[in-house]
Amino acid sequence: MSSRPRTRVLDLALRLAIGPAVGALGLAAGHLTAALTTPAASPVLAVGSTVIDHTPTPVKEWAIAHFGTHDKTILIGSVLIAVLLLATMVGPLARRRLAYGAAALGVLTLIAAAGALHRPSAGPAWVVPSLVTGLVAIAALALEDRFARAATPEAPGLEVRGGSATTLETTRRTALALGATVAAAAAIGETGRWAIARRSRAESVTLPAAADRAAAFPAGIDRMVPGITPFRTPIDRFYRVDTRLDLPVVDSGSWSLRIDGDVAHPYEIDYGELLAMPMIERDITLTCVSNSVGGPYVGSARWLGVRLTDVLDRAGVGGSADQILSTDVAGMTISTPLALATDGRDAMLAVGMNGEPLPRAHGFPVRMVIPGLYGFISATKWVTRLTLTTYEQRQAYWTKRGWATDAPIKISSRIDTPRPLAALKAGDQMIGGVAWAQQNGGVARVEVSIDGGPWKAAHLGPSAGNDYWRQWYAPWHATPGNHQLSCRVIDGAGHTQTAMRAEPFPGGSSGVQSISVDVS
Ligand SMILES: Nc1nc2c(c(=O)[nH]1)N[C@H]1C(S)=C(S)[C@@H](COP(=O)(O)O)O[C@H]1N2
Ligand SMILES: [Mo]
Repeated sequence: MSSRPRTRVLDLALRLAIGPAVGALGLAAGHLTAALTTPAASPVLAVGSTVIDHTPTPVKEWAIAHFGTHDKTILIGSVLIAVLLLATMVGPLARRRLAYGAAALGVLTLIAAAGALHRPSAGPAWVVPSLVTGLVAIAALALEDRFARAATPEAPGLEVRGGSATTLETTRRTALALGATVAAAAAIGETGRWAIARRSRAESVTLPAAADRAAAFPAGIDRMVPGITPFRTPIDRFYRVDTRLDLPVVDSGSWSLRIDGDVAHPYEIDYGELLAMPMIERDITLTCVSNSVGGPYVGSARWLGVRLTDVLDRAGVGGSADQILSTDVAGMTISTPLALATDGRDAMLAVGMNGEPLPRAHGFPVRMVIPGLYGFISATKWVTRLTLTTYEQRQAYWTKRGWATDAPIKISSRIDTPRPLAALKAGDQMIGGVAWAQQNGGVARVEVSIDGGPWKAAHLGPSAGNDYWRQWYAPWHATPGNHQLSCRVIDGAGHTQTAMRAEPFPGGSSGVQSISVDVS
């Protein structure tokens, strides 16, 4: 009879699927529990964050370079797949003895719980979502087991061979139970996602006007050069780089900032008090140290906030500190060279971005913004504490991972249009992009070279100050064939963007972008 081996294969497949199915149901339940309590304590996020923290810097660099902003989705996906693969052993174990399967689920649960408890800001309650995950998965496994075994040998379709108790009815019931489990996991998982999205909706706050306003914002050349980066980056297009898998939901009413360490008068300030301080408004370009030449991790916005020095002066900074160690709501740390933050540049504690309260993804309610320094040493989002200390005493997250402590943004420029490998028509074309040279007198000049020929000046768009990028464009008469286009910036102090290539690690990339296009 040929149906026998087929039944066996089907039975094995179902057995292997049981673990992943009850595991997914447990994870969904744990995720929903976390959504209602502490999202970051979700077993998936906790294990994912632990993986991020332990990933060697070069691997992280590679992931950011290859997956871009999708790196997080890919990480979470990989963690899920790994866990579900491990869970395939649960079904076969449970068939031998239910307790074996339950024990395997217990071990997976313990790993998630340990991951959650080791997060920097974890409290004992962080273990709850992992426990819920484990309990729900084990309960589902037990239920499934009972349901499948309830198929008695008297049931129709009986097929006993050599003492095997596998019956068509068992297989049918296992399949039914699996389907129900997967459906429940999907429903609960969706509810968890919905609950998290609901929690992370923006909070409506009214910001005061700045006493010290930015100059009128000039119109960019966005319309004149199709495909060029907008002069001001819309919030929904602003790059996001941080170590968080979830979106920290910080309530402005419970937020406060503590200033301590080497200061005469440590103090704490709440959101209302901060908003009551004199506000400045500035146009500043933010860049990530992980950006490669020509890359996407750079954005420009109008920021509203309080001068960092106003907040520090109130505490009275002592003589021994050389760094500001800032801590975010989850205990993540960033260190900023004190001398650079207080040298007169417009370092600020920002509350507003492009005329709106900071979005949660960009640090609501308060973040740091310091022109001229890469984000990883200056732009702490969800900041809750500024500690004046020394690099010798305390090392921040990226300092421990070997990144530079002194990291001014290297001057750089990018071609936005045409796109690399574009197919163009011969004739008049426009090359355009953005360039930045903060704290160095701004962008003085951008030059373009075609096929390695002489550098020729491009036209510059308007200036919104030295801390802000500038758009540029160069008309080009394209002839048929393959062409290499390059650009470089020259700052107000006469420095030319170097052609010397450097990788992002440890202090930022350098080199000249060169793209290839086909003209016909
Ligand atoms: N709390 C916190 N702040 C952070 C980070 C982070 O991981 N956690 N990443 C920093 C880095 S590396 C950069 S480049 C900027 C990016 O800011 P954005 O996401 O608003 O563009 O935020 C900085 N602030
Ligand atoms: Mo960054």
